[in-house]
Amino acid sequence: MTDVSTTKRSLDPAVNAMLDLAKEKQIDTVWDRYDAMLPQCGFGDTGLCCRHCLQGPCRIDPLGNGPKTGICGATADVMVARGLDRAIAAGTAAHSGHARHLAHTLLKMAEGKANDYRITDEAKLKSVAIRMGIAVDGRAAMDVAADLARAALADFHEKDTPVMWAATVVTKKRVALLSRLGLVPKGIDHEVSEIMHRTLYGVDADPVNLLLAGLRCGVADLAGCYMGTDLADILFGTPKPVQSAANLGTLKKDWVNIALHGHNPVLSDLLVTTAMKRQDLAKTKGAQGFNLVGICCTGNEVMSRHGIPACTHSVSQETAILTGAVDMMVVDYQCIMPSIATVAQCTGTPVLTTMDICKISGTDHMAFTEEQALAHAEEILKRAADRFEKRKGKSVTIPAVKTPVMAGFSTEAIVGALLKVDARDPLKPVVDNIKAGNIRGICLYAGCNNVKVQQDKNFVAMAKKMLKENVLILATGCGAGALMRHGFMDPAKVDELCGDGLKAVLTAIGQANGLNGPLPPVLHMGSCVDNSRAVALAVAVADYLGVDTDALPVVASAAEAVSEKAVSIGAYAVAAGLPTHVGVMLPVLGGPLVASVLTDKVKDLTGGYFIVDLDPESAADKLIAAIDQRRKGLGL
Ligand code: NFS
Ligand code: SF4
Repeated sequence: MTDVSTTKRSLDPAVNAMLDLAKEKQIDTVWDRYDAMLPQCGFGDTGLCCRHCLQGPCRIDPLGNGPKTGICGATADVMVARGLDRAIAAGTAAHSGHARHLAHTLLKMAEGKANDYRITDEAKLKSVAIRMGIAVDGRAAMDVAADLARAALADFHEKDTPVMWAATVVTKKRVALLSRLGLVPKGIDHEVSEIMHRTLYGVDADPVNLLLAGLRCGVADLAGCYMGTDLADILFGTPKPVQSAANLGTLKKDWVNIALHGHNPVLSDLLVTTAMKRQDLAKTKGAQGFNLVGICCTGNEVMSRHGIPACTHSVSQETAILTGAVDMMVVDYQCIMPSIATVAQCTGTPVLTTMDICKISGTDHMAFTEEQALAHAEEILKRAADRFEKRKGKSVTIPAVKTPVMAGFSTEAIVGALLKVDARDPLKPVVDNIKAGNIRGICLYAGCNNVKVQQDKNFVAMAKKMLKENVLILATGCGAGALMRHGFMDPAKVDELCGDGLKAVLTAIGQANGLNGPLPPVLHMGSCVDNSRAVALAVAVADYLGVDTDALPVVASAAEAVSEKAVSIGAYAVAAGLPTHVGVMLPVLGGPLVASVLTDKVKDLTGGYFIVDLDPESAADKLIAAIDQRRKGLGL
């Protein structure tokens, strides 16, 4: 007999309950569409399919007697390297597009054209400006903000100086290394565009040259992510520890439920602050008030800054709509499955797209502008309240599943908490505990949920194992979403989940901060662009120890990756020198040289490398082994 637990689609009981309902109502979800897609094409799976020119598609047969090159002569390694590069470029374009959007918002605000925005964190504005070499003394904050926004926009183009958001955010040793290797990006857009050029029909046919360009674009992706975090913090505040909750049980029957889905806080943050002030709009329609909940990284942004609960993440986004309780799903861009339109038609849920680059047929669109931001936010709230009036009294299906979450661990918040332990030398407690072995190492969990993996299975299994081994865990994106739904961000779970050394550290920091208990087992650092926060923390620890980031017992894992953004993040983690696990197959296995460079030979260049392992238990073992190896290198 098959074990039921392995046949369930998700480890999350709330998701499984909604899938039962979907089946009953004959509504297709991502899992049904996945089943219909099987078996998936082996050529594509291994990266051996090319459509980069009109002579294609070309497929290379890795095993049998079929073609060994494309029609143009491209080899298997060239084909997979080109494909990987394009994925990195797409991810970079997305993260930096998000950052550029914020740069424009900041500039419009500084020029008095977007008056619904303000500088929420002036200290961060100053510190980022100083890092960028912009004068701050005696200057009005708005002038500094304008200069900073212009510096950000300048980083997109090829110019005399390298990309500042890359060159100023890693260790000096890393800058020197990346320069020697030719991996310092000249401009963020420049790198994306160059990848499109070199992967064109009949251009770069040297797999190693292609991979180096991919790594450089990965460094440009770090710049985009870092910029996204910096500018969002300046505009909306740098996260501090905050109480929140996760899962579908955060939806409330008698409230106007608005689900905020996508990535950029530029609209969602304003919706949150406006909803707090305009509860009257909901109450006049007979609701208790507005209940805003997040999905995916928009959810992480508003959770980190305002404690807004996250109703679900990534692959289970359709389940939010299936509850019938969402009065409006407001989306911006990225990771929004077009299928939400279809599911929403079945349940009668309004979906509102808001960004001109992300319209979805079958949904309503409101062209959001920063100039009219508040007016747009109020209009959205009104429309959602109107829809609640129609839903009121009808039955909804909200699974009673909800976990407590402590979120908001920006680098600044972590350092702030450590200052309470050692006011003069905040990093000392962390470094001392790493040396003593109470913290064996640090692992960053990032990335998505993938339909090919039982939802959350890899994250949960790996985090459980590594916490017991006293690995301090940071999490972002939908990896954070997965872990929060299973209690990993609940301080009450420290006893159950953590090894003794880690437990002692989390408790000491919690006590010093007056929490009456420990920090949560896993620290929520924010959205996917906020992987930059983990980089900032690693760089601070490396600088403190006088080493480079590839010497640290720090590893990363995208255990259930989906998006090309996860691929570009993986590229910069490797460029920064980290052992980087991916828990799903990367479409490069068809190129033996490329696979061996990525998983091994690149070590000799950057110190980082990919570990591709679909089994969470052995993947965790490999990451722990990598941590121990680095400890040894440090003489620990
Ligand atoms: Ni990251 Fe965040 Fe989630 Fe994956 Fe998508 S929301 S930017 S890409 S699915 S983690
Ligand atoms: Fe085929 Fe080469 Fe064209 Fe790719 S670029 S489709 S391998 S001919």
